[in-house]
Amino acid sequence: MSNHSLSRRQAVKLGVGSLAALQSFGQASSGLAEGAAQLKARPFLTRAEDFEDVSRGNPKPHTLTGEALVKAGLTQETWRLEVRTDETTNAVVTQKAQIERPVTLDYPALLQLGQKHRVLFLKAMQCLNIATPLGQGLWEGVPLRDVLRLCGPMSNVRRVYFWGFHNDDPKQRFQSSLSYTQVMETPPGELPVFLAYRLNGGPVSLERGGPVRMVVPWAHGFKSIKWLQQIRLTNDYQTNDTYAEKNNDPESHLKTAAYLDDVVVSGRTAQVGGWAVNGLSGLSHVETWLRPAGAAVLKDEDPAWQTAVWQPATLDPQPDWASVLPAGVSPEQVLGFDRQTGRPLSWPLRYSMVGFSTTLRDLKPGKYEVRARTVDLNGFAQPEPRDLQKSGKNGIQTRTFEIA
Ligand SMILES: Nc1nc2c(c(=O)[nH]1)N[C@H]1C(S)=C(S)[C@@H](COP(=O)(O)O)O[C@H]1N2
Ligand SMILES: [Mo]
Repeated sequence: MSNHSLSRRQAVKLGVGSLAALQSFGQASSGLAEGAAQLKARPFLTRAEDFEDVSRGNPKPHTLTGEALVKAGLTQETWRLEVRTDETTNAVVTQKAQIERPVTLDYPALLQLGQKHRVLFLKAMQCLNIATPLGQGLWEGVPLRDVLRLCGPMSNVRRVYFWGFHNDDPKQRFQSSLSYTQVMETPPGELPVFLAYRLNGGPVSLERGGPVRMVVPWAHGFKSIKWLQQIRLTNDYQTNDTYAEKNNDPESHLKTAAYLDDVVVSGRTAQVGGWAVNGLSGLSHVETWLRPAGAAVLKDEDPAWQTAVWQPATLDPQPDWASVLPAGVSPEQVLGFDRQTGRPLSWPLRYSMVGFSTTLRDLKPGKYEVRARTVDLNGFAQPEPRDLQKSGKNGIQTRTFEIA
């Protein structure tokens, strides 16, 4: 695992208000002091250089160049995907998976499948173990089920295992898995797993896992395998996820949670903002709690939590999709948008993140703590149940600031 604690530089890069928030501040700024500092602009789609990277490997596959890259099959010309049956037998596999034919796909063949089956999806990428989203992108690719259909009729397949290039060293393999049902059947309103070959209108960069990366819309980052090259169909019902070995929940979904930026103070006004991830349980709204700074961080069992006064924050409005989406992509083509009207089926979008902000005015001089939390569509405030760290970092975040 690379770096799980974000540097201050990274935090600052991630920790700025969104463009949409700025626009909404523009409208609501009449109450703000003239020249008040504002939250910095942050685009809805994360710029390539602002995405955070979580990659294993020594050397990391995306640092390979030249001949090594060609040998690794990580150029568009040399990339191949192999779909096979899993040949391992163990106590639970008494009847091996069978398919009519193994399949090897190259990059042009995947793009050709895309002409018929392509899907586009706006996703917040987040690591289960990092309390800041890594970035948000428009991913384009082919549903995994359409690739598996090329294998013809299959039997005794209960799970799909997959992994990418890892320096030809099996010990470095980073792998993940899904159930057959999750891959082949998508309930209404749910989202297919897909093999992504484009990100934000361009090819998937090597650092983001290109030429081809798995994208599992509902999951934390560890299911979205980078440098994808191998798929195995198995009759083993158990997960093989590398992440499960590290005491993480291999079936975790993205958590609904608020992630705070640094507070921007100007005179007696404090602007609080950040990103809220719209996870499995949906996102109703974000709330903040302001209190005088104590000597120490509040413990979970501190009685102060019982008397907390949470005030609603503002979610960014929908951006202007024509200016957010890459050239040639219109909203009605994107999953989660109405095919006729091009309007989102929900706002915020499922499994994406949305900026939030609130302005605290007329504060007396002193030191303060501010906290932010989401309330999901069940009406449950984050984290409820308490801070499930091994299924996603969603503890309530705190920032401190001072009014002079
Ligand atoms: N092949 C491969 N895929 C991988 C990883 C990896 O180390 N190797 N890391 C995973 C983890 S833990 C996360 S959180 C995401 C991070 O995606 P990003 O680096 O594009 O932000 O990639 C996932 N896919
Ligand atoms: Mo991760």
